[in-house]
Amino acid sequence: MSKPKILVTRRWPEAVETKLSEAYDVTFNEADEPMSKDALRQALSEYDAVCPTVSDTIDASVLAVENPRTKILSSYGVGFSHIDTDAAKKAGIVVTNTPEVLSECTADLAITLMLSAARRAGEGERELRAGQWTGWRPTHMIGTKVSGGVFGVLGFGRIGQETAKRAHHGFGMKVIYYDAYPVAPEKAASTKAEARDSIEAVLKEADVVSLHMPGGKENYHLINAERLAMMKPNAILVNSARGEVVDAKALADALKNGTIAGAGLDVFEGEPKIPEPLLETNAVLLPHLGSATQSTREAMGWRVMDNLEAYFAGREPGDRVA
Ligand code: 8YV
Repeated sequence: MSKPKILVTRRWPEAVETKLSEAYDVTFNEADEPMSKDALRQALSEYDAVCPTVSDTIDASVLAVENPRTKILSSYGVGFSHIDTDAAKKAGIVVTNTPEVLSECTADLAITLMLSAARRAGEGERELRAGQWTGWRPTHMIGTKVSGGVFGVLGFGRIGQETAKRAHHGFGMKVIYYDAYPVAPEKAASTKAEARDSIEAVLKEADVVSLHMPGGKENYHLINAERLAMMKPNAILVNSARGEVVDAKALADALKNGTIAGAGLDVFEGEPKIPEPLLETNAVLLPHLGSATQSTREAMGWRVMDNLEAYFAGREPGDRVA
């Protein structure tokens, strides 16, 4: 029997590419840049499986292909708002993701953003490299103390919980959270995290607000001018979830007007293009590095392979999301 034909839309860690190539007839997108919608549409007619990433938009127009050859989209990443899962279901295509394996590293990065924004690490480094540092003085580049403060989590899933653990156990922060879905009490136990009954309640009380909800239509511009105005003037906003959750223009205004003190962002609406107004602020901006460690990127690849293996063996893939 011939091996299933698989398209991988971006280059992966070598060890995973090697194993995948042993098991399947694999094509890697050598261009290693986002595939156009036309190319993705075409791929659905040519391959048994496609392994996309966050940089491939697989919307209803891509999935409108008649009788697609592709039966599974095994996405490399936990967030899957780049795939229209309803349209995939209609087309009879299974969708899987790679949860759990990237929670720790993404949480580490959320904490990096919190500290960098609160302690003005980006601004400080820019000043130093520009040769503009004039020496130590008591009033120089004063930041905000986060230790012992209130850490607000919006979206208390796996990554939100991991980030809360770091804030609580590492920095003695009190954790409060809001999640649109019920959270089992044991998930909050180790951080003594207290639920709040609305997003607004978290925004009003927290010194740091860390976003961990999915992207897509349901959370589009959830953090807007009105909600930013509810935050404390010394507050820090951290986004390691999805760019579209935050109205970037409203955030830039809030930072410029002193509505909030700082922001650390790893994700952007329309990335890799960065919303222009953000570049004029003190926000710490990183190029979507949440899961970017060798071991995590490999673990994500193994997880994609587990899902493909299950699918082609006629079993239910462990990480099916549609
Ligand atoms: C991934 C992420 O690296 O998994 C996610 O949802 O945001 C990232 O950390 C990226 O999405 C790869 O597809």
